[in-house]
Amino acid sequence: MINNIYQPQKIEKTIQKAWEEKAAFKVAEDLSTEKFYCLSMFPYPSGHLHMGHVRNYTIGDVIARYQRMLGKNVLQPIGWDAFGLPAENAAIQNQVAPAKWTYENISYMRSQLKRLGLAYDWSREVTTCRPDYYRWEQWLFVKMLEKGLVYKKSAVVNWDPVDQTVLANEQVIDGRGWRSGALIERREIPQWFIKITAYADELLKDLDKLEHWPEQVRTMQRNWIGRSEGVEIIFEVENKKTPLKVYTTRPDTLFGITFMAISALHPLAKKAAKDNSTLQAFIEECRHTKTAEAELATLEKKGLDTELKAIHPITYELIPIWITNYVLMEYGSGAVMAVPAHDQRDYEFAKKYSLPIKQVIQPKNDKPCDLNQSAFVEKGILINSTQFDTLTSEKAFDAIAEYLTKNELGGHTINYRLRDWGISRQRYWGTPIPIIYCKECGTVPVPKEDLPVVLPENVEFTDQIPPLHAIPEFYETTCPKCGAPAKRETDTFDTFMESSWYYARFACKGQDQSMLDDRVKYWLPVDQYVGGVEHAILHLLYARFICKILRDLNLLNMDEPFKRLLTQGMVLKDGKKMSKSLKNTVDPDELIKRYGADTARFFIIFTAPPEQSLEWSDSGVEGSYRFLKRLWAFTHENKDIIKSENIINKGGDLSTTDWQNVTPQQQEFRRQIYLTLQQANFDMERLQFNTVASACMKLLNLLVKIKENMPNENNDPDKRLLQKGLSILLRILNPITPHITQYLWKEFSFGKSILKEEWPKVIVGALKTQTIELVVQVNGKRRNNIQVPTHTEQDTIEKLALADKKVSQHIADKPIKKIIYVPEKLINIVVGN
Ligand code: ANZ
Ligand code: ZN
Repeated sequence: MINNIYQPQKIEKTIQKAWEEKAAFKVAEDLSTEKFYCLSMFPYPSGHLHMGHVRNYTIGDVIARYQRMLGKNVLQPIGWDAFGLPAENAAIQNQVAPAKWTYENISYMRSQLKRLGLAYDWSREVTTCRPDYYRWEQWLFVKMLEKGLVYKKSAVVNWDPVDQTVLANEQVIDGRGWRSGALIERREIPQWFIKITAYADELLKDLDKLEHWPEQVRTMQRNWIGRSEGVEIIFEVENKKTPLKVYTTRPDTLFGITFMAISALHPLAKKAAKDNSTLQAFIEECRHTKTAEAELATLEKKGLDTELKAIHPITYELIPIWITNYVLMEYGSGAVMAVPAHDQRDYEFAKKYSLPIKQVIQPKNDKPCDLNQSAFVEKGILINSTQFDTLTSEKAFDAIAEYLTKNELGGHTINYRLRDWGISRQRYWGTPIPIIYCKECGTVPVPKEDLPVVLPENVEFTDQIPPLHAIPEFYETTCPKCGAPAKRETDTFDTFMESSWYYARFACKGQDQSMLDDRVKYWLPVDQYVGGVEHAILHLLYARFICKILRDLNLLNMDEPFKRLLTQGMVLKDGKKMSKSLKNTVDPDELIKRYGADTARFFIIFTAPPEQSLEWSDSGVEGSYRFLKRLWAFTHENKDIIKSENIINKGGDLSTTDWQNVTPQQQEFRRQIYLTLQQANFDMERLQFNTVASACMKLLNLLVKIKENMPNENNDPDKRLLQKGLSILLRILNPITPHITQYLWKEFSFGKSILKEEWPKVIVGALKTQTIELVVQVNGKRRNNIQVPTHTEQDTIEKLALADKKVSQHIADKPIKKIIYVPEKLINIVVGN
């Protein structure tokens, strides 16, 4: 009797143990079988899985298990993105070394993943904070250095004075550190950079190849790379040797310049401020207020006249040069030819400082243009522009560019918003940058045979994690070239370094002689990548970039690492993102403990399409649980029917001709089963798993109906229908709820293991409608609907109607007075008393 009650906790543990013992999802290269590489973004070991993880990994698992059932050789690995700042903060809070904290978290979270029943090849697990992983990252860095793809330069960084670290632009929110909330300072320190800009064009162009990526992500990447076509113009500066270069996308406005705007960090600003304390103070002020690019438009414009004059390259007019706060040193050349009549930022600045506004572009089709209100920024017809008058902006662009080129005053250029990738972090818990500084030999990369440079894990600390420059055992070394005492680089890599190549490392399990090996040719690219949209820009861009680097080093033979990308939606509760800070999280452990992993998985999949947000609902969880309980109860209640001669997967189904001889109702049931399967197949392929889950519910309802209609337990077509329907249901449900389906599959004699089964196929012949549905009334009251073959004779229909159980119940032994038949609609049996 105990068997009739669904006890997920019992069966799930046993099944998971069996998977583990058999290494059920361990795979090897097999050239005779099509491969499928399914990857979910690996987690940061923060301590506990959150619902976002559960959703991410369940979606990935459904895809992996489905592809496996299609007969593919499926690789689904998992690992740990184990370096990063939170470990340091937690370490300080809990007085435990970051390494220990991280390894403990990994071991706990691993057990959580196992409890979810994810089909991972655990033998391939990678942990990025282990030397066997990061040594190859160090090796790659040295390779890139040799290839001239790495350089060191002083760079202005966002300095968080509380966290004592450099922040990325997107970690600065309203001028404050995203974690600490401290006011961010700007500092200049020497740092390592990787030349991602050398690949900007390719990174942009190849986006076109990624047809299975969400358009939104491709757009975000495009905007991030920010290709801009324009002209560089060289302006002589009065009484100065060095000319002033500007970058403009509007050379057609060349005659509308009324001042030059330079960044406070521009070398010319420094020169101008040499004996001018007001300018010095202003430059200092600008240095401390970091302006993000997005803020330039809304920023309150400020500036000071340097008294220096630029010379117009065609009219030789003198143009005042201003230091401003709205020109970025990092873009173009850090200087702008300001055209207030046609650029809104210049316009606002000119208004504020009473600088002239000179119109040189006239609207094309009488478009309104009131320069007393705002700049006219559209393209138009040139005026006040000497020999270029009457040209359109487009024509003038080329004519002026050509003029400048001819006279060596500038020419076409392309600019990217994308900056080189600054990879130095002044943190302890990261991959040490493999560089040694020698007084004699300068900057020396660590020889490959001396790698890895191991990060000391047993650090002692009180209230601050000591940065590596406080650990002499780490930084004291000898020069690999001359043998003299030397010092190691004490910065560590940006943790995006680790996640930019892990997908390739998974293919090369156990390889300790090289970063990657030939196995990548079999497994890569990743066929399906699944992760959060928060990684749409940086992680994906860096991973794409490193893929191209590895390709150029002949370590990979592809241009793009991720063929198909699914960005899963957020998990919400009461309309808000589920998050620790909002204290609205649901603990996956509790959920699994109470309902089992299958219910958790079913709820996650059923409630929303993968790309949309998922609103948490306790009643939704209950509903999912109820469905699995019903499935359990139904199968157990009908154990004898299902088990008896269950040879359904060994060709034990009725033959095609036999199926033509069954009743219309049976044919219709069969049609419904295959229709549902067909829809599920379609939805699986387009990754709409929620409707696959509902198809499973529909199938169960259908099976219940079939059972209700069975005249007796051994009625052959009905029994076969039930067995067949259930075998389809269990298989299409298997990727979503692998435990219960595996259990029932074996328990009811469908086969030894559902893991060996193929995805069910649609029998096209079964889909044809061969029946019509008729309403059967007794004395005008509907008593049932029956299925009859099209073109059935009236007297056959009457017999069928009278033979129906529910109908005959209402007739009993009353006399039949007459039968009214409305073709293809209804049949009414009129009976006496
Ligand atoms: C003159 C001009 C006239 C401009 C006009 C625009 C309109 P994108 O499209 O993003 O490449 N610019 C150039 N360097 C800059 C910097 N370092 N900081 C801030 N602004 C800068 O934008 C290029 C335009 O942005 C350039 O074209 C320049 O202003 C400005 F009617 O030059 B333009
Ligand atoms: Zn040396």
